[in-house]
Amino acid sequence: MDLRGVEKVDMLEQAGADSLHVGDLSGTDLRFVEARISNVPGTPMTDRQADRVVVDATGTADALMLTGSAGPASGTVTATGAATKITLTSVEGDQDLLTINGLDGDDSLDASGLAPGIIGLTFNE
Ligand SMILES: [Ca+2]
Ligand SMILES: [Ca+2]
Repeated sequence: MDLRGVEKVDMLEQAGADSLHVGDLSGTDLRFVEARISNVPGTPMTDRQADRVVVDATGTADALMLTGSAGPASGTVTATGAATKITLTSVEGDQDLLTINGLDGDDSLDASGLAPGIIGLTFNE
């Protein structure tokens, strides 16, 4: 996918256990990625499946920040600090998993704005 000139991508995951990998986008013009990871299309329901999202930061020092909040049926998680802002919606805190790879550089992750139980989090510094 050639992303030059593209600044925002909306991704709609389908019902079922999905995996989404957002690579290091620092060489592109992409600034926003949004993905609804657990919604069942056409319904207000979530899929009750373990969706996995992997986000790669950049090859230099990243000061990453995660924020999140729980809604009535699902939560929202936003990751900032790398080249691209990533927003996940329709997140099932007891099912879905987020892995952040800092890659090279002296990376840090501030998850103090992420309430417990919003998403299963792994940070590979
Ligand atoms: Ca799910
Ligand atoms: Ca890094």
